[in-house]
Amino acid sequence: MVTNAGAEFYAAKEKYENAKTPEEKLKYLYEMLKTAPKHKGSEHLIAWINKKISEYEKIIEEGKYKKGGSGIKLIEKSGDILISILGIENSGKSYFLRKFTNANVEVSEIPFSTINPAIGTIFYNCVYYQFVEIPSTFERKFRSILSLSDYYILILDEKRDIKEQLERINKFSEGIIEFSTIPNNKYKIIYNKFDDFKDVNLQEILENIIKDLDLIRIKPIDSDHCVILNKESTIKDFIEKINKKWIDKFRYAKIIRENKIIRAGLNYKLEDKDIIELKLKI
Ligand SMILES: Nc1nc2c(ncn2[C@@H]2O[C@H](COP(=O)(O)OP(=O)(O)OP(=O)(O)O)[C@@H](O)[C@H]2O)c(=O)[nH]1
Ligand SMILES: [Mg+2]
Repeated sequence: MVTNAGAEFYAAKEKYENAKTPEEKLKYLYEMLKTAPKHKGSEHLIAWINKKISEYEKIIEEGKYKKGGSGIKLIEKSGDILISILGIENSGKSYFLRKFTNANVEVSEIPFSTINPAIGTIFYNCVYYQFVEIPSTFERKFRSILSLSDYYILILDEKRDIKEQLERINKFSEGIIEFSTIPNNKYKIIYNKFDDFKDVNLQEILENIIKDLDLIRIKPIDSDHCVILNKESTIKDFIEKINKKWIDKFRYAKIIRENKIIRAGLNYKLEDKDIIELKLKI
């Protein structure tokens, strides 16, 4: 640390170190910048403060749009699994959404016609899949939707340069996810042949998303809507997700698996498509 910094600088530095939120950190970084000694020997210190300032500005900007954040939310995550649809202008993102979901988005030959994120949902095998078309304007603020997403579908125009399309998408998604033509369990590439996606089997894609993300669907006996858990989850994890208070009341659970009924305890491992009935103390 620079030896001839004043007391004000050290006070700001202490506040910065104790700050809990990115906003507070940023406030005291600016104070440090204001009070830091300005001479040749402090160049590294100033550069470090400026680097931290841009890091925290980025965190704040991205956090603003996240669920629970203080700023405007671009989308409300309402499904179980959020899937971003990415692609350059006129690649067929809106066409895909209209064909496979309930989205009421405009399909148009005019480039950049979707200017706000468009949403469509599908309920399939007890899971709500929420799709969102990321506008091909690729404004920085839309990156927060990428951060919130569980999975990505890339629609590439088969007739245009694939490498260039990937480069443009990757420039936008940098630091969150990187796409390539090599198969990956976080995204799926669909090559649009402008034939109404006739080769696309959406049900298969949705099933693969569950597998790729290592998830399991647990169906409560009295509901059509599954609880989504990570693979290897136990009955305890299931209860914690739906109502923590029930852990103390738990007696046992009845699991229906492939037509068999299993009586199970809290640490019992669940499997995809299990049906569960909890028996609680009154
Ligand atoms: N017949 C046919 N036309 C398609 C298909 N996919 C896209 N198109 C046409 O291609 C044009 C662009 O499609 P959009 O779905 O609006 O493209 P987009 O990716 O949403 O484009 P922007 O919102 O502008 O970024 C429209 O005229 C569509 O009708 C397809 O599978 N079959
Ligand atoms: Mg569109």
